[in-house]
Amino acid sequence: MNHLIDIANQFKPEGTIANIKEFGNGNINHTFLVSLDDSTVNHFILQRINTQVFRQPELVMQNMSIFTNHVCQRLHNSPLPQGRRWEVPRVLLTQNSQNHFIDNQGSFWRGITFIEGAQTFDTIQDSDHGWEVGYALGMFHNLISDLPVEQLADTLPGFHITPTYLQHYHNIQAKYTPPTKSPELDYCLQFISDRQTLANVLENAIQQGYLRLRPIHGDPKINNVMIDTITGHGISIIDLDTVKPGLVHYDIGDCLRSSCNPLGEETQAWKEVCFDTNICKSVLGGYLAVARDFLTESDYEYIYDSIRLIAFELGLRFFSDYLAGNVYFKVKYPEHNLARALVQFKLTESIELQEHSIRSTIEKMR
Ligand code: GN1
Ligand code: MG
Repeated sequence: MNHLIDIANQFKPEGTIANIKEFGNGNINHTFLVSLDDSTVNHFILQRINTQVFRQPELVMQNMSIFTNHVCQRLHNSPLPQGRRWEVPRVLLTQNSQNHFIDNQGSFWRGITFIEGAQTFDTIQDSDHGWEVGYALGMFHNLISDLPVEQLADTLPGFHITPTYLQHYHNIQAKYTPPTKSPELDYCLQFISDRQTLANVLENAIQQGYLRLRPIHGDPKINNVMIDTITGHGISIIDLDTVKPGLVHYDIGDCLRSSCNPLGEETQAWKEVCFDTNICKSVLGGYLAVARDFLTESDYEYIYDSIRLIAFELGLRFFSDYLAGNVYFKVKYPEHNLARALVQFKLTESIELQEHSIRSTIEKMR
C-alpha cells in the first residue's frame, strides 16, 4: 500500500491522498481510484500498464495526447448541441512533468483525470441507454473523423485483425495439448473450424479498397461508455489505450456485440446468451444520429459483418488464451477464458440466426 501511495503522490495534482482502491474490471491493465482530501479535485485514476500487451507504452501515451489535443480543439471550435456535455479524460503529469512514472520494479504507471457525475454499466438498462451508448460512439468517431490517421502510432500490431488471431490459434493448437476434454471444449473447436473463411471479411474489404483505416477507439464496449448520472446522456468513452488506426467497423462491432448481450460477457449461463435486436436498433439509432455524415455507402454494407466478426473474434481470442494457459487476459479461475469464449460464440450464433432481421434494420436506417 505504501508503494501505491508513493506512486500516486507522483501524479497528485494537489491535496493529500485519502484512499486508493482497485477500480473497474479491466482485463489487461491494473486500475486504481485515488481519492484526495483538501483538494478541488476529488479523485483521479492511477493505472499500471500491462507492458506484456502494450510493448511500447510511451507510444500509447503519445497517441492519447494527440487524440486529446485534437478533440479539445474540435470542441473549442464547434461547441456541442445545447444541453449536451462531453468529457475527455486527460493525462496527469508527474512532479517532473512526465506523462508516466516508472517505479523501482520497472512498472509503467500513469495518472488520468476522473470524470465525476457519471457512471458505467455492464449491460443496457433500457432503450434510452442503448441510444446514448450509440450516440457516444458516434460522437467519439465524429470528433476524430478529421484527425489524420498517419498521426497515430500502431501501438498494438494485429489488434482486431481476425486472420492474425486465427493464425495464432492454429499455432497454439499445434504447440499445446488441450486442457481436459469436455463438451464445451469440443463445441469451441468445432465452432471455429466451421468459420475459417469468415475471418477475412473486413481485411479483404480493405484490400479491395471498400474500407479504409481511420482513427478508432478500439475498445468501445458498453462499460467504457460513461453515462451522466443526472441526464442519462452518454458523455464520454474512456479507456483510450487502443486509440490507433483501424476500421470504424471494429468499433461498431465491439459496441454492438457488448451492448446487445443482455446477460453480459461474464455470464455463466452461456447457453442462454442471445443478441437482442431491439437494443441493436436503439444503439444504431444513436450512432447514426451523429455518424451519418462521415459514413460511406460501403461502410453500411459491412456493418452486419462487423457485428458478427467482432463477437467471433473475441471468442477466438478468449479461447486461444485458454488453450495457451491464460497468458493475455486476467482470469479469476482456470476455465474463465473458456467460459468467456462460450459466451461470445453463442452470441455469434445468435447474430447469424438473426442475420436477416439485423440487415434489414441497418437497411431501414441508412
Ligand atoms: C480487453 O482490458 P479491457 O477490459 O479494457 C481487450 C479488449 C476486449 C475486452 C473484452 C487491449 O479490454 O480488446 O474486447 O478485454 N483489450 C485489449 O472485455 O486486448
Ligand atoms: Mg481496454
